[in-house]
Amino acid sequence: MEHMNDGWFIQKSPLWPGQAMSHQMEEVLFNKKSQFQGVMVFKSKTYGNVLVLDGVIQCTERDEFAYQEMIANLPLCSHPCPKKVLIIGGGDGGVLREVVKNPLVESVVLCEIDEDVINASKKFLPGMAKGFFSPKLTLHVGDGFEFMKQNQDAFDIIITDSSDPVGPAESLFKESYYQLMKAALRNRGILCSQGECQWLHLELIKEMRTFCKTLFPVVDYAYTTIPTYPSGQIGFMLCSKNPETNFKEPVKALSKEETENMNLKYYNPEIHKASFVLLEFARKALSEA
Ligand code: SPD
Repeated sequence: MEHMNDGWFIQKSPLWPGQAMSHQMEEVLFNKKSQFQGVMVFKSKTYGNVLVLDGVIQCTERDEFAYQEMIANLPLCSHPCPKKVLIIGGGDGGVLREVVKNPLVESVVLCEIDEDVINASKKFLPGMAKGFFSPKLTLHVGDGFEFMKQNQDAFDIIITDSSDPVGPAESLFKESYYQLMKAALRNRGILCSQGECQWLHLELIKEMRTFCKTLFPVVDYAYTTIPTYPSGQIGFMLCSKNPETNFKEPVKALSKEETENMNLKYYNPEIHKASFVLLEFARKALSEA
């Protein structure tokens, strides 16, 4: 309850020292200490239902699409044939919902460690959880590291939809995890991972980009804007095993009609290209990495 005060949810963390963001709450719908983390869903006054893990907002019904559409479509539209997709994390189902929309995707494995997150989302975030009902899905409740060790050279795309690098997700920001993803990807495979925020975590992003460049011939960083994440932004680390990949130019540019039919509200081919144009201080720092 340390994050709640007088009807407000307050998002504080050592990952964004000296700042906090608050949302007015109407009702706590779910609150449980799972085997891995604190899982809470509250109904907010202006952002719909909100999923919180260990005191940090993961998604709100009002702005979740800004993150889920981008982390899914940046890699999918950069690969000529994204048939087999693995999602690590993503227990709310929002990224899955976006991935299964792509007609080139034939099968998706979602590997989430915390079944309580999946169940809470099915009950309180049905607009996100609808991906769980896709016939393309194989759901695996378990550890992503173990799953990838057993499934090498198997996927065209791996998306890591993780929480922040404290607690259960800390290891997902390390070189050993990227080595495992490299081995689980097919020959010309692409990965896209939650890559934190230019305003807050530039040192971490630099460090990640440096080790990624030792593993993959093509590495890039893009970002999205999203009001309920700290500082209003979050980024994505993209790596390709194919030296010919140019992340900045989608190989598959969705038409206006496809964008409409897929009910996209944030992603389009122009946003795809623009998302790689970094703020000058970040561009400079990352070009030195
Ligand atoms: N600072 C919070 C970052 C959360 C990123 N993951 C969100 C999960 C949405 N599917």
